[in-house]
Parts: sequence; structure tokens; C-alpha cells
Amino acid sequence: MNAALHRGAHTSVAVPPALSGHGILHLGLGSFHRAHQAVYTAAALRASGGDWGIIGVASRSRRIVDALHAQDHLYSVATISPEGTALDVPGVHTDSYVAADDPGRVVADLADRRVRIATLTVTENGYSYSPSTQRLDLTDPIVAADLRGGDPRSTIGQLARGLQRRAQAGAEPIAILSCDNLLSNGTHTEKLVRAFLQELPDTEGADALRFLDGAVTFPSSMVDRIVPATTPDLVERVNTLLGVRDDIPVPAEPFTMWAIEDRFAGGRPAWEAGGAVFTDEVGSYELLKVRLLNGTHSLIAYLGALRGAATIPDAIAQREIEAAAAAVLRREYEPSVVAPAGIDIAQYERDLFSRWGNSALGHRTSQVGSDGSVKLGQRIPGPVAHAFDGGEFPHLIALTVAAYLACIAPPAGFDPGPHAAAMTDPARERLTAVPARTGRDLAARAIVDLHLFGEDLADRTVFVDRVGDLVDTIVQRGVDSAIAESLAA
Ligand code: CS2
Repeated sequence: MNAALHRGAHTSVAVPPALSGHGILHLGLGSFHRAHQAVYTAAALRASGGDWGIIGVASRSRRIVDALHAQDHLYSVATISPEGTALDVPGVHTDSYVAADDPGRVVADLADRRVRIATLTVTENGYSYSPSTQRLDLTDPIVAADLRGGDPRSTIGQLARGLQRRAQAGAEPIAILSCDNLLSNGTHTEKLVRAFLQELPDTEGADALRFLDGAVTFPSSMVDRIVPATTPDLVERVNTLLGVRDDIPVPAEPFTMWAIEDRFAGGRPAWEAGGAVFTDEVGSYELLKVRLLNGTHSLIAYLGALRGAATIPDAIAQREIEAAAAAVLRREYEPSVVAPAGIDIAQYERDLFSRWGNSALGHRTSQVGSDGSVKLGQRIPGPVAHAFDGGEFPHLIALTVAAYLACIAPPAGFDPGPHAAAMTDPARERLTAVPARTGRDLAARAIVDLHLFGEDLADRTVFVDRVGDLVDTIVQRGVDSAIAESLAA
């Protein structure tokens, strides 16, 4: 058995940068963070140094934290393409812990003057946002408990309580940087943190709100890199290449992108050394990515699962799915965006097809299809409104929603297959609680009653009905009929 990865180990891959202090607190210690922000931070530290080591916080799971402690906080990122696998060891984490095991520590770390940036990858589902009220979800029992006091457990509660403590402890400037696939993710996070503070009694919230006005920034950012879950096979492959044991390598594609607003109240690492773009056009980057990449990705995942494909590359290799993906991308998503300066949309789209087709990566349809109730709310309402405003009907986006419903809340007697069954979704129970008699019932329950995708979509009856009819087509005549009908419409 190989020795475990540690700072003195001799490996054939790059030596991790020297660390001097922890300027960053990261919430959400999953694979994406470890293959994205950590890699950019390693490049920044290698190029210009600085005390920008990262304390990583996992919300509940001990697995990554235990392994990081056992491995000197080192792990490898395996960049995988059909041409081969390249390894890097970012080595930028100074410490890590599980928030649930150490409940007061997130608040204390956010008040620590050495921490000047808090980054977040807590997923679309981690913001305690209610799409129906379009504000902080005060009906969420965790948020309600965080508002009453004690150690906060929701991300927004942790940020608000941490900033409150920081305001009392010297009010040192700090930036809160969301790295999740949400539109205007900085503004969104700020709005939710402020909403939390506004709910507190005057004497409690007012100081923190004044601190936010003067010394806290919430830059928006667009993050992009396809990072599938780690498999036992990858662990074995990496260990052979590395020559020492790493229990938690992260697989990732070669493509990577980060566009960030340059508003860091407490300074920042030189992330541009890793290729990050600092720009005032983050909004355009976000729309481009969340619609063209993520929106089309959802379609590929749901159609793929329904046609028996375990992975995204297997799905996109099927002629019917490739045709549907090309149509939703070019006819329905592309017209709703304006490319940021310097981005050639035709090239961007060609790259998307080769990224989805990266068969060496094995990204699972069940992974991309999970949490659709929160992901689709970011991806589809804007392009649907755009299509209707232009007198067009977004048939393939309707198909995306129908395929999502057929996977997550399959009508009685319909078996969407094992890949759909493996998708997790916070709305699964609410969607299936009342058995739907028809596709239209199911679509109305999701879009109108539960407001899964916001107010605007709930009011578009023709869209809701079309989604329902496509669910019936999938159930009665099969997914291929639904694809053919949508392409021909
Ligand atoms: C995917 C994203 O799971 C999903 O919904 O669309 O995780 C996608 O792989 C990343 O956003 C790529 O940057």
C-alpha cells in the first residue's frame, strides 16, 4: 500500500504552494470547490504569494474533512480528457471542519479579522430562498430556528450571524463571494443576508446592517467547470499515477472559467494568475452559462435518463438527444442572451458539445438531473419569457420540464428507469404527495401550485398545458415521440 499524500511526499506532480495564513473561509467543501476555486487560489499563490490559504467547511459530511486531515490537507485534481489524465495538487487548505460538529466555529471564523473573503458553493438549494415569495424562506424551520438564536445552521443564518459578530469585533472589511449557479449570485446572497438581519430585533440587526453598508461587498461571479463525482476507479487510477495514496481525488474536465466582479472589500488573491477574468460584465457571463450550458445540460440529463443513458456523454451520443440539445441551445437559449465582449458564441457552443461528449469523464445523468426543482428555476423562466415576448413558443424548454417531471414524479404505471430513480430532488415528495391523473394535473401542481419556477411561469397557462401534454406523450407514446413532436413544432 502506498504512503498517504503529505507535504513531504515525493510525487511526480506540481509541488503545492507555501501557505502563510488563512484569508479565505469556504462554505461547501464539495468536489466543485476543490477543482475550481482551490485551483485558481493555488495559481494565485504560486504566482504572487499572499496569506490566502483556505479554511474549508463541510456542512454535514465528515468524509472529506477526515481525509483532508489524514492527508495534510492535500488532494489531487485529475484533469481528464480523451487524451489522458493530468494531475495537480492545489494544496491551499490550511484547515477544515464540519459545521454541524463544531456549531459555533463558522460564526467565529467569519468574525476573525484574518479572514477577508468568504466563498460559497452550497448549491442552488442552499440559499433558503423561496421562489414563491421571492425572498428568504421564513417558513423553513432551520431559518426560523436561526432567527431565534443559538448556533446557526443555514448558510444565510451563518453569514448573517457571522457578519453581526464581525461588526461587533472591529468591523474589518470582508467580501462574501457566491460561486453557485445562480443569476446575480452576489446580489442574491446580499439580499437574503439583509433579509435575515432585518428580521432581527432592531438593537440586534441595525449595527450589522450598517456594517454591511460600509465594509462588506458581495461580488457576483460566474463559475464553470464540469466536475463529476469521484469513483473508486478514479481513486485507483490516480493513486497509480501519483505514487502515493490519495483517498479523495477530484475528477474534472480541462475547460475552466471564472468571471468575477472586482469588488473585494478586504483585498483578494491574484486569481487572474489562474485565468480568472475580472469584469463588470459578470451578468452576461452568468446568463450565457446558466442558460446555454446548464439549461441544455438539464435537457440532456432528463432525456438521457429516460432513454437509458447512465452518463451525459452516452446521452449526447444518441442522435435524438443531440438534435434536441442543438435545437434548445440554438433556437431557445441563444436568442435570450447577449455574449460578453470577446466571447464568440458559435465557438462557445462548439466547445459545449465537445465538453458534454467527454466520454473519459463519465458525468452521470442522475447527478446533473438531481435538484431540478431548484436548478430549473435559474435556467428556464428568463428564456421562456424571452421567447413569448418575441412571439415564439419554447417547445424544447417545455420538453425539458416535461422530461424532468416524468423522471422525478412519474405518473402511476410509468417507469422512468434507474437513472431517473437515482436523481434526488427536494421537491420529490411535494410533487408526488397528490397523485396526478393527467400530465396537465402534474404540470399545474409543479408550476402553478408549488410555484417551483417562480411567478412568471405560473401565469403562462399555455406553457403549463404544453408541459402537461408532453408528459402524457412521454408516458403514452414514449420519449422519442415527445422529442420528435417538439422538434417538428
Ligand atoms: C450541471 C452543472 O449538475 C448540473 O446541473 O449543469 O453542475 C455543470 O456541470 C456545471 O455548472 C459546469 O460548470
